[in-house]
Amino acid sequence: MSQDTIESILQEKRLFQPPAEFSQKAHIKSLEEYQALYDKAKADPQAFWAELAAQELHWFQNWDTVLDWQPPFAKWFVNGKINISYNCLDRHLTTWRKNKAALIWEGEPGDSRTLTYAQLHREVCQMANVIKELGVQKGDRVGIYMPMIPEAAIAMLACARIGAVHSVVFGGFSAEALRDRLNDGEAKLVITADGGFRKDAAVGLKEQVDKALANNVTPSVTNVIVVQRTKQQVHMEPGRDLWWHDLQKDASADCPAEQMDSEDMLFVLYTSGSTGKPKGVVHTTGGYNLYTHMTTKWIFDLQDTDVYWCTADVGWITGHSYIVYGPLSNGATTIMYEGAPRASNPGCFWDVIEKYGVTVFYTAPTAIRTFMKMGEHLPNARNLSSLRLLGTVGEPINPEAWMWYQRVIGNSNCPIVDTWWQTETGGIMITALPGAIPTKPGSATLPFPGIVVDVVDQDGEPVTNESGGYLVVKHPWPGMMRTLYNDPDRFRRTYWEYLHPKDGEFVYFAGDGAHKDKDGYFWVMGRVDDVINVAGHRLGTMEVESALVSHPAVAEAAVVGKPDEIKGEDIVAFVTLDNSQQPSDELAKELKQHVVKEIGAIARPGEIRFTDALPKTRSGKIMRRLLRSLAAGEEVSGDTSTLEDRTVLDKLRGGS
Ligand code: 6R9
Repeated sequence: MSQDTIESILQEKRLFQPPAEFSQKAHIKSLEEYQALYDKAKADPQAFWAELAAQELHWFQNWDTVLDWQPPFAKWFVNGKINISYNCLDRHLTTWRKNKAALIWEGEPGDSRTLTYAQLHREVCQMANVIKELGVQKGDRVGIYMPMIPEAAIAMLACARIGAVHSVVFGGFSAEALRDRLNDGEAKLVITADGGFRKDAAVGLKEQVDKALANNVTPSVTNVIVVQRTKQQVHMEPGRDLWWHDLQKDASADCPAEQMDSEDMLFVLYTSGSTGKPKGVVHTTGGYNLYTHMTTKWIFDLQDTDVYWCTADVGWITGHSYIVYGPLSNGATTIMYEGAPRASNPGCFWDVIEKYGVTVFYTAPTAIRTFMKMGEHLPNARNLSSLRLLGTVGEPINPEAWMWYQRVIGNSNCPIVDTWWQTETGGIMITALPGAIPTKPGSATLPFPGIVVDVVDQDGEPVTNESGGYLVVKHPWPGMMRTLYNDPDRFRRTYWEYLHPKDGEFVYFAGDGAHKDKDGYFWVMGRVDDVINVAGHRLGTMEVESALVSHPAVAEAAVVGKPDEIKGEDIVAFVTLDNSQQPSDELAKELKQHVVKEIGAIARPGEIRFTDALPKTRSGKIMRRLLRSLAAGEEVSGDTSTLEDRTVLDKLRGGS
């Protein structure tokens, strides 16, 4: 985040009360009601969650213990039997919701589909039978690499139904990134599509899968199911690749949901860390179901008349929790949109809101900044009066963007929920409850009931000044990640041993800095580790550096984030070349392309700076802090005494 934004956030004094009319009808109607819930949860967290679990979800068998906490490993609702696909589908079929729209899908070219709960249930059951017949068993991993089409959600729910563990890989990732994730999870099956429509082009996915599986480098994968979406030409490997529609034709729609243990793994989702390979974040069934259910219900204030739209991709945690599981568990109508604002239709989001009468809209600050730049005339030309609640997620929102969102999109009468959370937390942790908590532009406000968060220093001591400290979570919660796939040691090291509280208490820290104001409101300031947040997507500097170094011309690379008006941060790569190489614009272009090939277009560096050497400490650590200042065009300040060779810095300043 840029210095300007931090300054403006620190000076932000505006306070917005929830509209009275909104509060009257809301699930949580007042600050007092929120406070009472919060206090109740704090006094006896286990009783609080157990009461909600019993009230809000269907269990085949009750748990014996609410929480088994052996830090940092938690088990929730121990020995409870549950199925999240049952909670998202079957239980609505015995109510009037049977014929309610569960999923409304809008394709980029303008095609669309609505699936009622009964229809979605039928398709999920068919696919569950299909993957079972292909030999996928309870506990097996299934890779899902899809465009934003209903089959992506159907595939996830089908896995959950039979107890297979899904691992969704964002469709924008490259073949290499897909291959690494399939191998780490030893996926047995991959579900994909021929391609998807993105910015008026058919983007091939199956061809990436073919590359990822070529030369038998992913030995665990025995089959690939392919949805026909774009009808582009694809290769079908005999004996391995099968068409979704062929399989579906003959599949029975009778598939009772498997009774899963509350702690059985539901999915693995890979996310970036500051070092090394991506981390396979593990979520389990019962706690995740409850946590996404409750956060969706109270934060988006879902009522049966709502049409809810979250613009995320299902390849990210936001898509998992707030397009698929949370809304469907609540029996809501959830929209899925394949497209993105593009030259031929920059106002497409507003078209979707008008067409379906969207009432609750959840998007990212980077999208809001893009809309601001495109101009008010686009939303103003559509009827957005159905909207009653707005949300944001992914990165800190600048107060200017918040105000614009409220005025232009919300017509100054929609509350905004700025929701802070992470892949690892499973669901939203800090947020306003829209009928209850007054908002301040740029602040995610207060913790969700049952969540204990604080801002502390390295020793775990609370920090109250404006410069802030580390944002930590102090007690286990049902939606928390359980471990890293096949790597419990890394889980412990990364999240629970980063800080060193004197009393030996276990606190969870996943990389964000924040400060807490006198009203107890949290202001998230951005990452404190080497993770870059580009357009709301987390990328480890290490991943991008490894991609660069894998190019034969590169000797060494250091990657930092640079403030960017639209994307939040952009990637700047400092690169030293192999002796035989000369810097050139062509080479810079080639290196950018190389990163795209290795990771995907989201990781493309905005700028490559060639240099003779990188600034390092005497112990050989690259001083990224200096590079960050240089990339931002700022004066390099702070301590440079640990630099091994000062001339390196002078040369970099001179712009070699
Ligand atoms: C849900 C999601 C997590 C990181 C997180 C933080 C940033 C997300 C935010 C926010 C400030 C918010 N972040 N929401 N920062 N205010 N409302 O985005 O998950 O992809 O794992 O990213 O995103 O830095 O640590 P994930």
